[in-house]
Amino acid sequence: MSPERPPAAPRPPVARVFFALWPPAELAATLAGAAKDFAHQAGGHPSRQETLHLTLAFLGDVPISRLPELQAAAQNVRGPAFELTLDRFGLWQHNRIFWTGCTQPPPALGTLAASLMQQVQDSGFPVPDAQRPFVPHMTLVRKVARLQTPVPQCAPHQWMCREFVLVRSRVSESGADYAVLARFPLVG
Ligand code: 2AM
Repeated sequence: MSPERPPAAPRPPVARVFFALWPPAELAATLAGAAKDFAHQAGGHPSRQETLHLTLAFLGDVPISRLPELQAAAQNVRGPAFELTLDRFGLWQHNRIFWTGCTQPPPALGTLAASLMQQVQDSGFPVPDAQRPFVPHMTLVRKVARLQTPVPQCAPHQWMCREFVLVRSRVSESGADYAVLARFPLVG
């Protein structure tokens, strides 16, 4: 008979979290319209207006008890406000995502993502995809069905980014729901 295993230690409750830039409602409405239009042609699940965002760093599951520590780490991230011009659509074949992004991302965006990544890791929060290059994008349609659909032109949209946010994600059968847990101003 094998010896009885000691009971596993209970796992602490966790929240699935990430840091992101959240677009103003008007821009989100325009982009949600573009998402619907593309999904109409190509199939797939368009992102809802209220879920559109640009991820800066994805952390995955973090113990809820450590969220204040995570917020404190993000408060140490300093950076200026900057303007983004969303001026292109793209369609990734490998993950069937239709997205929008910038032909020329402003350097301040990459710097912000890098300092955030560094700060949270230095504070003891592992970042699963830390080694992957940062490719700024907003996912507009997931699970695109017809990958040969021509990618439309994107009229440029200016977006002044004055803050970033910490977001909790809850995934259900009807899609992802996001709740902003904290906001961090970009000043300078
Ligand atoms: P995506 O839109 O390209 O899928 C919440 O899931 C956000 O975190 C999404 O914007 C998602 O990007 C991003 N993300 C980055 N890495 C992720 C990962 N390993 N798992 C899930 N989401 C990830």
